[in-house]
Amino acid sequence: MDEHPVLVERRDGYRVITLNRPQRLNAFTEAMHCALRDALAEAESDTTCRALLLTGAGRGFCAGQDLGDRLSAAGETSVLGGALETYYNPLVRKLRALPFPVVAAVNGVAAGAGANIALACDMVLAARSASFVQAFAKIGLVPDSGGTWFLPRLVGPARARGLALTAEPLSAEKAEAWGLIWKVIDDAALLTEAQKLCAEFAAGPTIGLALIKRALDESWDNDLESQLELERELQRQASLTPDYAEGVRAFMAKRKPIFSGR
Ligand code: T3D
Repeated sequence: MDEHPVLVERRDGYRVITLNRPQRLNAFTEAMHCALRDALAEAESDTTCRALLLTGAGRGFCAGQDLGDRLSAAGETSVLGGALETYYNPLVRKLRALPFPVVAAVNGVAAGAGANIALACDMVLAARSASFVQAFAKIGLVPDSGGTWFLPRLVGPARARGLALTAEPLSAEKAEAWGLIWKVIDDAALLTEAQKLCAEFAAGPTIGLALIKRALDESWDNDLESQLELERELQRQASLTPDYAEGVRAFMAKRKPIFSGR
């Protein structure tokens, strides 16, 4: 039993959540799922938390499900489905729905559900030495945690199929070139850059940023007409926020805006 499978650090306006089972490349156990679920719920209920950084301890980001938990002493595996319903699917839904930006700092290999949890975050920064592996096909499983949804949308159908069917590792540099992630950063600078981005978000117009997340997410299911209507409604909501008024006032006064997050 790991003592602290997830570490939480409170910073000025944002939190850093670190997956912390480095000896297993931060593979998910039930205990780690529960700790992560609690950490995300606490961040969401903290009104001073306006961004989140998710990263991994040690040389990996996350190797997906801990396969040690999937083999009985007799060498048998059991039927899956329950774990997705109880842990992985709620985690992906929560990461997408948090009312502030979530940044993944992929410090090393991200494999299986670990890769797709990173893709569920709003922005992915990856260390130059990191890689992304849709490891599922190597063990007879199907990409989960939203992988079959994110991959074709991010890299197109041909590359999504190649990644999912071959389980070949994709380097961070190629992931950036293919549009799978936002940016590759030199290893030594990864955390500093990710923290800088989170600090910028933490000083940003939080409600407006949450509405941007929503508009982009809903666009996948909308035709242009429905999306224009959604934009009209979300813009109406954004225009009611004090931060919008502050943004316009600051622009006209040629000064930096001071956003309150409201
Ligand atoms: O079951 C359900 O609930 C359904 C949900 C499924 C979601 C999934 O994520 S299924 C996919 C599970 N993940 C994988 O199949 C990935 C397995 N790992 C690997 O393929 C490789 O470890 C990596 C490509 C990620 C990294 O390779 P490498 O060579 O850099 O490291 P390594 O030597 O393989 O791993 C280091 C240690 O971590 C090693 O332990 P040891 O030998 O030092 O004691 C290795 O066994 C352990 N480790 C890595 N991944 C896992 C793991 N242990 C348990 N589960 C893992 N997923």
